[in-house]
Amino acid sequence: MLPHLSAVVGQFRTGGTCLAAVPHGTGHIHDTFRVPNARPGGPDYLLQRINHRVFARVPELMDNIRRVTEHLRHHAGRLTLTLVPTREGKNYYQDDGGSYWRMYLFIAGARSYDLAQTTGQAYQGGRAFGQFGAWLADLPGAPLVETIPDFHNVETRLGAFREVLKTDPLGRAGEVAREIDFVEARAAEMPTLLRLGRAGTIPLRTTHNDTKFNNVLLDAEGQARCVVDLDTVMPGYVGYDFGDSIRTLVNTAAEDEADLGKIGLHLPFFEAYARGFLEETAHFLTPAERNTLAFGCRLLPFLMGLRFLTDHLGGDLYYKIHFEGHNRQRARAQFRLLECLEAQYSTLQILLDQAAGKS
Ligand code: ADP
Ligand code: GN1
Ligand code: MG
Repeated sequence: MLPHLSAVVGQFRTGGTCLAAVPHGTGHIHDTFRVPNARPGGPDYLLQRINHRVFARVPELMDNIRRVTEHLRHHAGRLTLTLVPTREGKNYYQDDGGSYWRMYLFIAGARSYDLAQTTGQAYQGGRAFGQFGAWLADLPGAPLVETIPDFHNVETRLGAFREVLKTDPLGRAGEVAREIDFVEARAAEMPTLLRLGRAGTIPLRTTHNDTKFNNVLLDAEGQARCVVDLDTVMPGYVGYDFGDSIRTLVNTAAEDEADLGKIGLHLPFFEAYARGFLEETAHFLTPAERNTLAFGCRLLPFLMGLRFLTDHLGGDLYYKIHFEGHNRQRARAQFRLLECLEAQYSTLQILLDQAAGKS
């Protein structure tokens, strides 16, 4: 273990029997490590260096997570994340270099999948994120703090995109002219959920807002074990959560696939996810909200493609990239996926109606 990491681990109440820290997972935001326990039978831990540039208000972020995990424990028992406190009893630690760290119990015997492998997994994912929203419907107290203001606000995201285009600091706009046209051709329609919200047609709820399929852990039997990555749990619309899962679940290729010909839709995963999600949410969603789920499946690939493209134009300051042009490749793949979803839109609506009929 790096000397610095062992010093950080030592700040948390682990019992002092942890020897190493190994990088873990494929998230785009934090630095995540698994910390095995040398004591037989002792729990392993998950250590994260919080991306402080993305999450500027760490105390508020961690207080949101404390409230969410405490509340979920009432409903979900062991199916929720457990924060490990520091020796001083806080839920995060700031080191001398200014980095923020937090620790969770490592959930053993379960793992996440960047791509689903079976319809059973897709169904379990739908149930897990559906339950997550249902359980948070009675979160007591004030609304959660917006950890990233306007996170899914497509108008704000379009504004940021147009702003970076004006200066084009790295001279990259020319090579993405097609993608820029693609965005502008859809820009007027995309704020539909915002308009419905402002008109009072759909309610703001407590949503997860990062329901990527790899943010649910599944056990060896394929049962959903825990929803993770709680940083963006805050007020939002249910169409956001449904759409972001579908974005990562139905794609036949990776989120950043270079060969656009490989990108397509696997509709059995859509059907299974929708069934699981609606089984857990149909009792509290309003008809108007239910009707936004299909639109969410178009909005989220648009939004993510737009954010990847904006980050590419701005010099890759937000997402971790693994090679130059990675964000451009991610944007192109998301826009190709969106074209596939547009082509199958009426099928998605029919499958959703059928799933709603069954729940
Ligand atoms: P990021 O925001 O960078 O995606 P996550 O919080 O999603 O970070 O963590 C990255 C990965 O680590 C997750 O996709 C999941 O596979 C794994 N993970 C997160 N929390 C736990 C946990 N408590 N136990 C086991 N694995 C976890
Ligand atoms: C980030 O943290 P992670 O890797 O689960 C991002 C999401 C994007 C996703 C794209 C806080 O999710 O909004 O949808 O990458 N999270 C944040 O893969 O920006
Ligand atoms: Mg994640």
